[in-house]
Amino acid sequence: MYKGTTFTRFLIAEQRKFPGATGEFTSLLTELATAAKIIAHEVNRAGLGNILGAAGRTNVQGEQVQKLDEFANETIIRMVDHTGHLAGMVSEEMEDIFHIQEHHLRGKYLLLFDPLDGSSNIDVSVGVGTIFGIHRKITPGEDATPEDFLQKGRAQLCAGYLLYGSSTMLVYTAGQGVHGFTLDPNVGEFLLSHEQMTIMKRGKTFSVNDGRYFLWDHPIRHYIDDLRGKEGGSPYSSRYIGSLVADFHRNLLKGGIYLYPGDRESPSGKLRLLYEANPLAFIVEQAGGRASSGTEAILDIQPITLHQRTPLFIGSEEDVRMVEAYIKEGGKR
Ligand code: P6P
Repeated sequence: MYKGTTFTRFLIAEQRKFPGATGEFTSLLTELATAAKIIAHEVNRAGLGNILGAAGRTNVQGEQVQKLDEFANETIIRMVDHTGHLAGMVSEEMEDIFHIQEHHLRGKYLLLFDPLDGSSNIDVSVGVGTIFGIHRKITPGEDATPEDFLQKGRAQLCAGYLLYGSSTMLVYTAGQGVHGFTLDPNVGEFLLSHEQMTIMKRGKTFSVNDGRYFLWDHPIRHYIDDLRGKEGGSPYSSRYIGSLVADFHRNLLKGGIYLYPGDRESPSGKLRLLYEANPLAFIVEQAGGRASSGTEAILDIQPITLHQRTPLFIGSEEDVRMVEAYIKEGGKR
């Protein structure tokens, strides 16, 4: 497809590759894109409205909810809950499954999302993002059950993210490669800007909060020490924005690895499996990269609870396999 193709036209062309397609999927993603435009508008003017700062409550993870977190969560729900394509939703901002109301038609898809990841960065105008994954309902009956959501990441039909940065980008995969669209604010459309995105097999950048260095296990410390050139060799560059989607997106385009390891304080790390690690893992594998918990591929992890966390090592394949080797050898290197 040519640069400048609209997201909807691209979806329709992709849909034609699946003879049995009903158009439901295209319609759902189109509504999600509309939600993203609304969120982008608010994020980009956050300092002007009364929408900065904390909402005065904590989320299921005990984190301060920002007003924009709630706005993004409600916007996504409002845009897709009536479409008739969904049986239910899971969001970082909601403890339980969001069941589609009785008076709405229910569908065969499930939406899992982090409405605004990195939202604490908004007050300082740093890029933030929305992350989403879509599964097919697997249990009988119309209503969504926990079993429907606790599928392995490898079963996802689709995954994507929005990056509200210097430009607003939508990046997604439906298993046929990774494609990026840039929002043209004058037209109000996401236009194709990065078709068939692939990640370098090895990068020269690592993204990690090394303020936690002395909380890490020795293998992680040794790995980061070696990336810094402790044993000689040219060091990697350290780039850490503190916003997963922004760090991931840069590494997708330029190569590199993002790490959020488990540590003495948080053995399972910080990031959530269902709606942060799994969608980005689907994307990075489709782009030729790798995503691991340190001991297994993220997409092969059998989820147990909706909001469970996982250590996350994601990006260029050789870099991720390198840190897995350090972990496997127990830091003897
Ligand atoms: P830390 C933001 O809260 C987030 O979930 C990711 O977007 C980001 O990469 C990470 O946490 C930052 O965490 O502990 O480095 O502040």
